Amino acid sequence: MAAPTKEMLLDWYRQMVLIREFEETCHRLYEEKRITGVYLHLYSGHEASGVGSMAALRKTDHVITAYRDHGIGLILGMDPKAVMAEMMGKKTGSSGGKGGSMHLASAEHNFWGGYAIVGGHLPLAAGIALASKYRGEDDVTMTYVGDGATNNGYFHESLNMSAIWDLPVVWIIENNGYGMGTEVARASGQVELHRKAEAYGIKSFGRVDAQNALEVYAVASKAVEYARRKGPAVIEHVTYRYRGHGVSDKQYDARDDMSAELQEWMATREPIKILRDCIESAYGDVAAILAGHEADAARIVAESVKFAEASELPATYEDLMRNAYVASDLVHKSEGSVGAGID
Ligand SMILES: Cc1ncc(C[n+]2csc(CCOP(=O)(O)OP(=O)(O)O)c2C)c(N)n1
Ligand SMILES: [Mg+2]
Repeated sequence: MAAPTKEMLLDWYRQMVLIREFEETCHRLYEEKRITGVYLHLYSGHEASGVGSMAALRKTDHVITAYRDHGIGLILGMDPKAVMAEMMGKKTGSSGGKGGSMHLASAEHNFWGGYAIVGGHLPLAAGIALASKYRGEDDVTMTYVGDGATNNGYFHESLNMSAIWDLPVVWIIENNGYGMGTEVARASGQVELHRKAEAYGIKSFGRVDAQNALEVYAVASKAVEYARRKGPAVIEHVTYRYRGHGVSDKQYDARDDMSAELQEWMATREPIKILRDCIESAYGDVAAILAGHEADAARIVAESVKFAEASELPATYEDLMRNAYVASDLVHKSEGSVGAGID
């Protein structure tokens, strides 16, 4: 693995401050009822997990995740305007406003979602990796999975299939300590989650401090190369969510004793600060460049909000039906006029 260059580190910083600004803006917009809905799961605190690991991928590789998906989409280069419009359910959103926060996706970026059913994306990940292998392409499917989801049947079936078929998939377990409000030890008999790989004969690359993007990158690079040449790999990322499970979670109310734990993580293991310190100690005074990235993030996110708020809702019958079905002879024959004009 080549050590990350100065340019790479600065770009990681750019990505991480963009995610943080985007997520904290979403949080504020939700409080102001400018983003609505029952769910909004933020990636604040997880930034180094996604940024460091995806830096190990090539453009042709595939990515899939669960509902904590905004940061993942932004890292892949989705337009923040289209992502913000999707948050607000607008027609200009990345899924036409019909997916919302949990269902970002972009075929152009090989980003296959954004899924709300816990673990539901894991068989899909195995399927994407199987397709790559079947076609003789050496692309890897990077799959993010929560600690809670590792107790779900999908996880075990998918890991097993990836093992028997030597699929090129990296299973990244994002262990943020909780599945909703349940601590890992209350939900999982094995608390070293990466060791679940052993049950299926899969290579584990161990447990990584995922608040440190450099450590994440170093391990992900090895795991991606392994998956590309040999078969499935598992990594456990130890991280923390700053905004609770989602917007309806009052976990971090100031009166709640959880807030001490949160304060501790923010004070000692803040991923953006850790990266900043690494860059500064390696390259000296880069304050102006970093401040430039912070200002850009604020501008880009503010523009995305303006764009999203000015966009229309998908309010017509055509909007409703668009992409509801694939336009195929089958749909037209079986559904008669229902399928007509659908793209
Ligand atoms: C099959 C299924 N069961 C339960 C839920 C409700 N649910 C939504 S998120 C969640 C917790 C998942 O936690 P984890 O996998 O650790 O991901 P995190 O939210 O921490 O990123 C649960 C139980 C669901 N969406 N799908
Ligand atoms: Mg979790």
